[in-house]
Amino acid sequence: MTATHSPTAAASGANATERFKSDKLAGVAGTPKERVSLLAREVLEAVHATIRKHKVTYEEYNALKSWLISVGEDGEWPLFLDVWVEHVVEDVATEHRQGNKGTIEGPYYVPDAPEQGARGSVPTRDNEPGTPLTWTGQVTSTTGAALAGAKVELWHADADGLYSQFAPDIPEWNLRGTFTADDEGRFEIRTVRPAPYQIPTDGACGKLIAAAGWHAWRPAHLHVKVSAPGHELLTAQLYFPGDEHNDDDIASAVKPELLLDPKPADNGETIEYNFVLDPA
Ligand code: MBD
Ligand code: FE
Repeated sequence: MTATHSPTAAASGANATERFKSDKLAGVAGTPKERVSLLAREVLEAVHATIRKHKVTYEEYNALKSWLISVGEDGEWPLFLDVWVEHVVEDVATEHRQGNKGTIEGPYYVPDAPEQGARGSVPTRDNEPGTPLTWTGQVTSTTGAALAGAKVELWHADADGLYSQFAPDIPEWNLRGTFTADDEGRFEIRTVRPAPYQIPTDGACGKLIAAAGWHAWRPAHLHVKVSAPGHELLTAQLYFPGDEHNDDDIASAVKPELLLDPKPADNGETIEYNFVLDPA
């Protein structure tokens, strides 16, 4: 990927923040004061303990204040939280499941992508760059039943590592589609292989990465949400074998069960990957 294709904080952060500003507090309106107090206190105590343990200085404290302000100004709270916190929330939320492993949603999901039926292509540009990918799969329940009419929502970066609606000059629904499985729960999706994704290096998150000597990469991945009536929503990502960042994803979101096994085909590659959903 060339520098000219790097996602920028300005393009991706503002949209991700805008999409999430809607009132998510309503979802916890009934939370008892005791739980709020417990969680807030223990997080603060963990911060206090870190300060004491490492003798954090006033210069470091002031730098933190200034940096936290810039996370908001750059619209990078969704990116920061989804990269460094969400994977643990996801683990806790799904540890009871018998069906598919999931992983984090990340900051770039948009609901209601155009419907493509059971078999079709995601929306692409003319001559969309990237290796063509044909993905066949089936959605079943842990009971063994095929889930007719299951929805598979797919979104992913393009061959330059850019997401539509979070980078300029890409058609609105490019590489975003909703598929509805047939009577046997089967679907066939045509798309292109995404590139590895580098989180924006010009914003607050990039500053932290540079200051800490980390890298900014996620391995190439396909995002999905798979849903069916009476079943738990599965949010997952699928990865490609051999990607150098499968073992050091900055977002800690790779699991061995989520690795694909692409096979060369006449036109590009084919993959088969099925989903098993847990009854709700
Ligand atoms: C992504 O594409 C992503 O999936 C995550 C989790 C964080 C940043 C960018
Ligand atoms: Fe992503």
